[in-house]
Amino acid sequence: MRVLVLGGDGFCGWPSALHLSRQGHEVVIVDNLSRRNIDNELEVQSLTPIQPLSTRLQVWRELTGKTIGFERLDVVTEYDRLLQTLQAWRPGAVVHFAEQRAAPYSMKSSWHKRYTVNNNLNATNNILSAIVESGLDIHLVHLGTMGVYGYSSVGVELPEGYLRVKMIAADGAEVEQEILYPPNPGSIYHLTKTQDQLFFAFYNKNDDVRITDLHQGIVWGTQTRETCLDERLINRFDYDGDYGTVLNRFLMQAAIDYPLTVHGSGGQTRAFIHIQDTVRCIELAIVNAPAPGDRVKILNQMTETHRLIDLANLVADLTGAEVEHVPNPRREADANDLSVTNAGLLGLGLRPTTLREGLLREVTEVAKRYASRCDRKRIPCVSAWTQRNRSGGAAVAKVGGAGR
Ligand code: NAD
Ligand code: USQ
Repeated sequence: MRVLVLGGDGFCGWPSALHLSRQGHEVVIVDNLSRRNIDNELEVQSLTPIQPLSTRLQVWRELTGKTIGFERLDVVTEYDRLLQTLQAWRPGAVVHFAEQRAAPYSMKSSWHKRYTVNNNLNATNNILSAIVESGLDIHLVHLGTMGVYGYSSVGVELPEGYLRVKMIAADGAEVEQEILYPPNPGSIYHLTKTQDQLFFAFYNKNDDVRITDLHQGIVWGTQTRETCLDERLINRFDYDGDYGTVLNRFLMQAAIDYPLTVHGSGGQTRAFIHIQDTVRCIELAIVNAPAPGDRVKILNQMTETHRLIDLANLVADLTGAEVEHVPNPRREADANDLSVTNAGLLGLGLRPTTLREGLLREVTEVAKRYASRCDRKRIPCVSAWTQRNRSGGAAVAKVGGAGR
């Protein structure tokens, strides 16, 4: 199938593009390279030495004989080019990774809040509008987040997107309805993902666009079977206080003898998935598209849930690292329960990579190998959610984005 990968130069998009290409799909990447510009703004680089996109694509062609196309295009500001790309190339599926994805970055300042809202909501609306205007029957696969459900302990297993509710009508009769699970975002970034869901519901109802929304947990790991083939294909590894996600940060911290930074008590429970499973899920979603007329298909893309303190202790046990409880710069529950169903993707054939299998390999083959590239000054999480958290220890973030 022809697949357009929006955001295909990013952490999830690049290995997904390679995996789809290897599976025999024809792939074109669309990206505005904003993520690389944000590295410049934050004065930090991926722990791994990622190559320019043209080098990545040339190496892939040399190794496999397969060509992945590239359009440098901003899906927010270049609507006409996006539409022309769809009309000219006529993809069967579009995978939409092209959003600003870091919660701390989205909370740094009013500029970062406005950038994240503008980028993410307009990216989603533009791609949906372009699909409708193209007149083509294109399946949209979107990367959403587990964070749309929020992290309050509700005591039930989180369903895949929808909730059956009962209401009492005026005549006293019971009325049943299925609604989107009530959104409860914990950051401006997560808020954009909850609003994406409304765009999907509307375009699906109004224009019959076929959509799969993957509610993904925190992705850990770096390499996939394809990115391992040559060092020049290596995937990005974010470790800084804005873009680094918790488990990869712990692995990097262990590799450089930096105490593992647990926010608060570490009683926060989150959902996780390995990057190898992410790329598999994307393909499963593409080849199992909803039928014409189906409502938006929502799948929980995660394989395990863990309390952060348990993860820190696990990494400490494997590596001898110290665990440090640091003041939490976020406004979030100090502890929560989390139980999630992922029956949809398991039913489609996902075989999860477990934490225990991959953790140590990740520390030795990636984090330790590139440890000398780490800038320790970039490790602390300095983006605070509120004024109170700022004065509580986290430094005030600088205002404005470099080069944009
Ligand atoms: P990333 O920042 O590494 O990649 C996003 C890519 O999109 C970048 O290459 C960026 O340049 C591009 N992009 C952003 N705005 C664009 C625009 N307006 N036009 C064109 N290109 C644009 O992020 P990622 O970690 O690969 O995440 C991809 C998606 O998956 C995001 O939507 C994110 O919300 C979701 N997700 C990620 C994680 C995770 O742990 N990384 C977990 C759950 C969900
Ligand atoms: N945390 C620490 N120590 C750290 C960094 C983070 O304890 O050094 C804590 C945070 O306070 C939070 C948890 O770890 O409680 C998760 O933080 P994170 O940065 O790993 O993940 P998050 O901000 O939730 O965002 C990431 C991705 C985002 C994706 C989301 C999935 O950046 O794109 O949507 O994970 S989910 O968490 O399921 O919503």
